[in-house]
Amino acid sequence: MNFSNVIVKTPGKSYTQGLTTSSLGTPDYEKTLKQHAEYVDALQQCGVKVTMLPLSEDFPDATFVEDTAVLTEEFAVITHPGATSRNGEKDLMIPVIRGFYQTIHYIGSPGTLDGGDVLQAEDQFYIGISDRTNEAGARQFKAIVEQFDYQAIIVPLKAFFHLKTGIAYLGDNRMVVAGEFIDRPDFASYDKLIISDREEYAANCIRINDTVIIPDGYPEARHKIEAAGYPTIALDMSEFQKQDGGLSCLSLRF
Ligand code: CIR
Repeated sequence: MNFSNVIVKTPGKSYTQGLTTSSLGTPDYEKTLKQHAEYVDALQQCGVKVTMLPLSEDFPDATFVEDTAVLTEEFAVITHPGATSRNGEKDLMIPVIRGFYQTIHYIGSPGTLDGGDVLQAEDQFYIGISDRTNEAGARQFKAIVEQFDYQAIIVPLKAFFHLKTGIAYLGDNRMVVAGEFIDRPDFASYDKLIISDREEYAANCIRINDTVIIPDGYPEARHKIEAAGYPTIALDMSEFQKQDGGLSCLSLRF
């Protein structure tokens, strides 16, 4: 889980009008900016170079950059985000990714795929089928990564919004899992850190080099991750949780 770069994007004022299924209320814009800045600080503390993209008011959800691309050591995949209001975000990301990658593949219609539905664990990918990622998009993604000797398993979701809403890979054959993923045979071969329903939001955490960044306010999850040997940084994510977003959604890591 070694990364040297991340891409993030400042939330615009329109962020407060973005998509959500939660009933946690409307985000406070100033607080959103503060939490975003703290996120960037935490990434820098973990030793990565941060590329900060300017805000795009036309795309309220564009700060959730993870959904627009999947980045690996060898190649990039530009996604085809499944929400109509978000699909154009990928077009803004293409020139940015071209600055880092020579080999770029694209998901196309009728396929849809959000990066939040893609989890990489070493040379294995898991692709969630969700309200945002359809079978055609998942198959296209699988065919792309298989050309590079990766394997990919398609995982239809039952309840989670995105695949990575409920699962994170920490390296060392270890997964953080919640809800429907706890007993899922696809993940049976991993050492699992099981997150209770009450702390489910903490399953969306990210390991950056030696550190695991987790949302603040989930003491059991934090304890489990630290007991497994990872130092943690806990961040207040309240304004992102209001828009169905988590820690992984806010960056592309490579
Ligand atoms: C959306 O509905 O698309 C955004 N409000 C939240 C996206 C969260 N992204 C992610 O889980 N990768």
